[in-house]
Amino acid sequence: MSKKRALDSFFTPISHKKARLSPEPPIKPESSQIDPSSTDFSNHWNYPYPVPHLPSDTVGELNQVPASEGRAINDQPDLDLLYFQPYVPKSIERDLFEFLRQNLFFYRVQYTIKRYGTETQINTPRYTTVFGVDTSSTFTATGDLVDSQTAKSVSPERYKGCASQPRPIPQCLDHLRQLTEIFSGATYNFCLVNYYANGADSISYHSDDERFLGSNPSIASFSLGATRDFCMKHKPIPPKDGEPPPEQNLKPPLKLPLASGDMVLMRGKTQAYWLHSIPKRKGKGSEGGRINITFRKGVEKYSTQNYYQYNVGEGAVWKWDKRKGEMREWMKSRNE
Ligand SMILES: O=C(O)CCC(=O)C(=O)O
Repeated sequence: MSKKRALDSFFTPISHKKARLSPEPPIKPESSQIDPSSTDFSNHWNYPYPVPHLPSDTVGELNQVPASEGRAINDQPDLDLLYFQPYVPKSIERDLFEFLRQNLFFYRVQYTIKRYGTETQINTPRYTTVFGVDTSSTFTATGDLVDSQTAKSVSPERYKGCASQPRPIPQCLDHLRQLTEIFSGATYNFCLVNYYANGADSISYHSDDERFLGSNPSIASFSLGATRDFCMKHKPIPPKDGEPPPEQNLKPPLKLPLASGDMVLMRGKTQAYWLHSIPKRKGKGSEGGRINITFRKGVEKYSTQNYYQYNVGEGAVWKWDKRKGEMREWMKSRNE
């Protein structure tokens, strides 16, 4: 059986009733309040509001991934990428972008760090959100957390101090996660989503090299919406004890013009040795919004603490306002 046929039969499209938001999102963390068998939307006590399931025709099209062959980029030291242009079929990338922008909830996170001994406020220059939990815990079908080893309820102590308690990946993202797992051979338990409203939003050079992701993590990174440059450069090579400073890799940064539907699979030593960024963009092509979705695997509880701190934070919930064509602070009372 071909890969596409296999995927098709694995994912039978969900019968689609018209998705709608329930009048009141659940507020009490009691699993009995939640209907996990709903075919309309994903819900959890820790979602501000329910998230509609993907329309069944979008699911059907999505099952055709990858839409093109991946191109290996591994001709530089320690770099191991697989670049799909595109991964998501062209027939649905715009609808998928609009659907996720309309239905997910986002945050504009602020936090403080000590810089040169002074408390400095950092305003994250993009909208963020996160779903999932590290390998020490597992969600039950009703969205409760149990210990992955003992299957006993997880004590709230485990994620004490998190800006938000963990919440499961909604169906509209989990479907893509499952497809990506089958394709890449890796497993993922977190989904991070960034929304760059325009060219002023960005992410600075960093690597996802935290210990809580394990060694040589596989990270699948999807782009939807406006094209933005993905820049990569090798980390400076540190001197070895007693040896002269090593020659640095002075090649210009690698620049991948990520278009809607593209996917970059970063793997091997990439995170250990390379930095990546989405720089700000001015002028032509700077107006449109862009969604980035990454799937990754957290192997320690610190991944949960870190991701919910820096991608949810303590501030307001933001939701796309279709009429105004911009993100707007979401208010439970408005329920739109
Ligand atoms: O938006 C992107 O393509 C990159 C996102 C990223 O680097 C991250 O979330 O760590």
